[in-house]
Amino acid sequence: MTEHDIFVTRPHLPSFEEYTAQIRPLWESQWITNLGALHQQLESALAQRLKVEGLSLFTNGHLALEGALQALDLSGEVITTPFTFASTTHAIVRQGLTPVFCDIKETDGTIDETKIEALITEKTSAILPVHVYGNCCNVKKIEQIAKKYDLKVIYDAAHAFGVELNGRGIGSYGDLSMFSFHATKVFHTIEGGAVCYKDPAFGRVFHHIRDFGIEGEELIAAVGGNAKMNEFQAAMGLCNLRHFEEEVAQRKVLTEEYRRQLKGISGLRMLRQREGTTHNYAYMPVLIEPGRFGMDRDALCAALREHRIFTRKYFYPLVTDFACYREQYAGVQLPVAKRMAERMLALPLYSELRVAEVEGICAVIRECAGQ
Ligand code: T4K
Repeated sequence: MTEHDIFVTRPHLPSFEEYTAQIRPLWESQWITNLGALHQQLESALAQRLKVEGLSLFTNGHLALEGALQALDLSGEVITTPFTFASTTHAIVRQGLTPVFCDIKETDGTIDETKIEALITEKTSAILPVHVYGNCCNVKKIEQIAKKYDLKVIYDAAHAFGVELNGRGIGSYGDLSMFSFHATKVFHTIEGGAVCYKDPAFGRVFHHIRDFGIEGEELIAAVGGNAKMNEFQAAMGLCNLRHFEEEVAQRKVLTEEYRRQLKGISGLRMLRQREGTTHNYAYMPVLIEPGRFGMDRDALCAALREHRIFTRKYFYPLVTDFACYREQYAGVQLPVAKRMAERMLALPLYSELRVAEVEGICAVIRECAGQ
């Protein structure tokens, strides 16, 4: 690693002084975890910022997602997307449920809602779509299907912090939505996550799930685990929340620069945003069409690495091709997801990236395109 290395992302860090001022009270209270004052402050600030009625913090997004599945007391099969990070599928499997994979849409990478109904069986209990790269799923159609078949809907909104659809926070759709606040996310708490809900009764359920079912020193009301966010994480979240709009604004400038510089390159395509949505500029994914572009995605990734530009193949391999799943899902046909997984490349995007660096990255891409 050199100072000239460009990574796919870098975490936003508040100034050292801002963070230390935020954590200073912890030295007085000596209360550093177990749902302390900063935890409470962040929980209500985030519910407001994300425009959701209820929100429970977790120590990471993955445990929040597992908690969401557990809270709904599901059984049997869950229809989901294969075009995602390992966490989505692992959460389903680790909760004793069976993932059933639905193909995705070429336009935005989200689950293809027109293919969901054909996958529903008497064992189906839920749908778990992903707002991949912050692109909103067709929440309206998914809600109609869920109603018709009496299914629960849990959104993996790991990438969608701050995204709104028709003026509503994206976390307000479905029965439950999970956000990730991992260091690589547009808003982060170092590690962290949350589940959002409309029904206030879930507050107690998630409290049990993340804190051993403890209600009082002598009252253990449920079989919960430990998935609590600590005060140092919450402090990072409170600082980063102050800078979130700035972070998004800077990423917007960079994204627009990418779009300008990459426009017109044959064989390079960008995904579309659903109408009526706001964008959080979480990722800068591009699709490379071999045959039309000068080389395939893997060769482009390697060529960029030669220039110490470290892109990522989010999301390759497809979940169904993971060593731990490929035998079970060998016969499953997911042509669009497979094609996308082989072609997508996430380019560097973070607020400290400079416009000149974007120009440099695009110059290498244009050279590789051979146009
Ligand atoms: N659902 C979805 C759809 C998700 O994408 C994720 C997480 C989850 C659920 C689960 O949420 P969490 O439990 O993670 O909260 C990263 C993240 O670790 C992961 O959070 C994220 N998705 C996934 C898409 O990306 P990797 O394996 O790519 O991370 P890593 O360590 O290779 O980091 C990528 C780049 O970021 C590095 O090359 C440099 C930079 N980086 C990273 C870290 C950790 C830094 O500059 N500083 C850092 O501290 O998974």
